Amino acid sequence: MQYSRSDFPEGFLFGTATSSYQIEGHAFGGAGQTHWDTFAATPGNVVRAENGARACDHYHRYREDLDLVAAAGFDTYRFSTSWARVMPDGRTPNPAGLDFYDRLTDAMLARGIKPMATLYHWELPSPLADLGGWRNRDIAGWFADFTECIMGRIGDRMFSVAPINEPWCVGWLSHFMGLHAPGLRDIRATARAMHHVLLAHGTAIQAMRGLGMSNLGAVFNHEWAAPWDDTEESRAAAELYDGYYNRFFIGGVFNKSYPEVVLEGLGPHMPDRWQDDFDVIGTPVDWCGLNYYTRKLIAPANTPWPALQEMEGPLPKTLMDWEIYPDGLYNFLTRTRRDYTGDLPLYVTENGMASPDVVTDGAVDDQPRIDYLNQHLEAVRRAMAEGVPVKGYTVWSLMDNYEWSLGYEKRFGLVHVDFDTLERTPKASYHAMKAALNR
Ligand code: IFM
Repeated sequence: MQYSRSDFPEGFLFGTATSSYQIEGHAFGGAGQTHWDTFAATPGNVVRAENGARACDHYHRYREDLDLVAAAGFDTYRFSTSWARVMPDGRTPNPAGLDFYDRLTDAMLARGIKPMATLYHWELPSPLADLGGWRNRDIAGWFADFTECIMGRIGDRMFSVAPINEPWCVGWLSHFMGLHAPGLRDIRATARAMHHVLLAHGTAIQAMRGLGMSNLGAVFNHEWAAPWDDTEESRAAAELYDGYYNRFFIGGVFNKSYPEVVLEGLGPHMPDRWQDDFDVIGTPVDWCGLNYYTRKLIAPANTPWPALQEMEGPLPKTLMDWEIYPDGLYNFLTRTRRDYTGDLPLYVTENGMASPDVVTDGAVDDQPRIDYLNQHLEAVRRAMAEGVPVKGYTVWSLMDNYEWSLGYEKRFGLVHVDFDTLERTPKASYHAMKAALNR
């Protein structure tokens, strides 16, 4: 690595991340059925109809996985708690699920790793999906109950907690584009899900404050939106994309408002009296997390609202076909402080790339991932040099895992996983990070 720990201030936290459904193995430990199980079982939704039933079998192998986190010298491990493992029907606690996260927490602490929890990383219990899932306003209360249940058990040992991972994915990707569970393509469902996911964020923060917890945050995914060409139409299209992808969610939480350009389309479909919810949505948090991977070039399109299209960009791409654009991370860090968070601590809560990694003679040469991490750490350093209070950087992901509708072939890990034998093989990027963190 070009950078090492000593290039960052004392106390800067390096971490790596995973999520429950993507690694645990949902067939184990009495977890309930989720909307991802049924989405994946429906032909055409997921590559080879793969699901998270076994995944990386982290449920049984978490000790060796945490050994890898610790051996690399990471300070934090960002993991998520599965609602359906903790409450298989969405409402009733499952002692085995609570015990698992209790063991996992203690195993992190025993290794000197700070637990950074996410409450919800997308596996909604099917019985709640049957009731309308994120379209149903009651989900804000159900989610607060789940929050109290899991954090009542492990909240005393968390370094930090954020309620929802990537609200754009929960709202737009899953209800407008139909690419994630529940696979809807419906503007009314989208407007409601986008609002209710923020409302649930707020009720969860309040529930955790009620438990006396601190260091609570919000995590948003960001894609830099640039106009495809130098026309007013492309500029307007990019501004709208930026509005519903980025500004809607972070603006709701930190500025208690939604962008006007987005309301032009979603406004008629919003739930009644949505404006009254901002005091809950904007419940103060202690930090803001940014997940960042890429940018999009946006052009107008001759379709109903939002009447825009993503264009093919010229930059080198990852296996996801995502352009590598580190400036976008710098842009978001500086803009987030300027427009939303001021002096609040910022964390890069996800950053990384997928590549077609193979094990050869027991090793994995993934130099492009090392380059990607270097370029993005450079962007973090540039923002910090301008006074942006970035307090940590988290690599997605610790290990190859279930990349949702793209199945198991998009490998994001620092550690290679053979999905037949489940053998873990640290890649060159893992060894490079280890050297950088121990320097
Ligand atoms: O794998 C996902 C993760 O679940 C959420 N953030 C983006 C990652 C890569 O697509």
